[in-house]
Amino acid sequence: MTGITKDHPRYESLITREKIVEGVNMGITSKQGLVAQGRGEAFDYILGEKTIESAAIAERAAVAYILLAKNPIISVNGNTGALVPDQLVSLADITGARLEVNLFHRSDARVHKITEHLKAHGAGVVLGGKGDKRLDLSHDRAIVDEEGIFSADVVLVPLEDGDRCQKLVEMGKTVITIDLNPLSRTSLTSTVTIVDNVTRALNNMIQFTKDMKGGSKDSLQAVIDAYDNDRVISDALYSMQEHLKNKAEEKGITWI
Ligand code: PTJ
Repeated sequence: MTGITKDHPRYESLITREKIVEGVNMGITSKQGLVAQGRGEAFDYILGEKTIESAAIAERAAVAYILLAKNPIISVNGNTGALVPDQLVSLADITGARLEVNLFHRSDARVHKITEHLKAHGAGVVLGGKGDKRLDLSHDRAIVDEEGIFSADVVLVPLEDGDRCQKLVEMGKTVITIDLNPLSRTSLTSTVTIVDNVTRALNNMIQFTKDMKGGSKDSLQAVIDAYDNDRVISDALYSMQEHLKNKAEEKGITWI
C-alpha cells in the first residue's frame, strides 16, 4: 500500500482507493471496478463527501425494510467485497440478512475468492456459489441462488448497474441500493435509494439497526410508511447543487 499519512487532506478518499487497488491485486475486484470507483469518487466530491440528511432517512427506511423482511439478502460484488467486508458481515449478522455474491463480470474463481474473503472477515454462510437459478437478463448478473436473491423479499444491492435492479423490482421485491449517482438507472428504479458512499452508508445502517432493532413491528412499518423515495432523490440533487454553489462562492467564483 502507498504510504498515506492521516494528515493528508484526502486521507479517507485515498485509503478507499488503495483498498480497491488491493482488491484488484487479490483477484476480488474487477478492473472495471476501478473505473466504477472513480465515478463514485467524482459524485462523492460533488456531494461533499458526507452523509446528507435525506440519505440518513433512506438508510433508516432501508433498515426498517430489512428488519421486517422474511428473507433479506445483501448482494456483494467485487467493489463492496474489497471496500467494506467487515461492515457487510456485521450488517448481515445484526439484521439476520444473508450475504450472496453476485457479479456482473462473473467467474467461478472470483465468486470463490470473494466468498473466502468474506469468511476470513467473519461471515458464516455465503450464498452465490450454486448459481442454480437465472433472472431474465442477458448477462451473468442473472446467475443467482434459488434460496438467496431468487426467493428474497428484500435485496440490498450496493453499487451496481441498473438492469438487475429493475428486474428484481419487476419480480415484486423490495430493492435497496447504495449509489452515489442519484440519476443512475439503479437509483431511479429502486424502492429505497441511498445516495451515499458505501463506506459511510453501511456504518450508518449498522448503527441504525442497533437503535431500531428493539422497536415494534408497527414502529418499523411507520418508518416505511413515512418514506418518500422521490423526495430523497430530489434532495440529493439539490444538496449536490448547493454544495457546488457554496464551494464556488468560497473560492470567489460567482454562481450564475
Ligand atoms: O464485481 P462486479 O463484476 O459485479 O462489478 C461491479 C461493478 C461496480 C464494476 C459493476 O457493477 C459496474 O460496472 O457498475 P457501474 O455501472 O460502474 O455502476 C457503479 C455505480 O456505483 C455508479 O453509479 C457509481 O457512481 C457508484 N459508486 C461507485 N463507487 C461507489 C459508488 N456508490 C457508492 N459508494 C461507492 N464507493
